[in-house]
Amino acid sequence: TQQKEPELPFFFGWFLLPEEEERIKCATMDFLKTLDTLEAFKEHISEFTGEAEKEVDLEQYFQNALPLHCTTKFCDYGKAEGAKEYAELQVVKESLSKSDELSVTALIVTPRTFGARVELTETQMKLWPEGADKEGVSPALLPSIESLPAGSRAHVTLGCSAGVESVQTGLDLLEILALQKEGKEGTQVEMELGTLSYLSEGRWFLALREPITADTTFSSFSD
Ligand code: 2AM
Repeated sequence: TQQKEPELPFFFGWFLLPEEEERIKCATMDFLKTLDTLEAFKEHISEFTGEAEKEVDLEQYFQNALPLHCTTKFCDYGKAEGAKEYAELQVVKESLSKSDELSVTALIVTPRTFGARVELTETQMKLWPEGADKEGVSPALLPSIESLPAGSRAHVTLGCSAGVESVQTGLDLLEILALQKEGKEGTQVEMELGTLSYLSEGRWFLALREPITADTTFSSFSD
């Protein structure tokens, strides 16, 4: 008789505690509310709306269904490459249901996604799968991604525009980091939370003056 394999989850990640989720949602929504009133943002509004002059309410523009989290490994119930190997790692098994603090150092806004950049500690990097930064990255973007430090893709998806999948947030973040590295930053605006930069094609990056920390639990998630 065959032994039944334990089932693999949809994905693994750090999940914000409910009260932390509320706090982060409020702080980031406040940022969105301010962003869409800025003259610098309005100048590039057509990159969001397809038309100049049209207004956009960013709070309505982005939607999110899943609990706030930072994905470490997307397993797709075992269909994703390396899912089983990841689930069997000693460090993964030992970390399950343990608390951990994440540090958010920047926010990104693009016509597709709204996200928080997470800077992983050395210990947290042990849960970050090798090669995760490059997964599903378009060949055109690969060369510029390869020079970024491992873990650069780590983030919390705060919202996606209609019809966009959350996997896009990490790709948008990588693209922004690559453009920054090439020195392609445009307009900069000082805001209460930090320095906002524009990176062409509706891409905005807010480098936080003070990191926002959030308490999380490392866990698996299945729908
Ligand atoms: P996210 O981490 O950017 O939010 C379920 O879809 C979760 O797994 C989401 O959190 C999603 O994106 C993440 N996810 C989906 N597909 C993925 C992929 N191919 N690679 C990495 N993460 C993925």
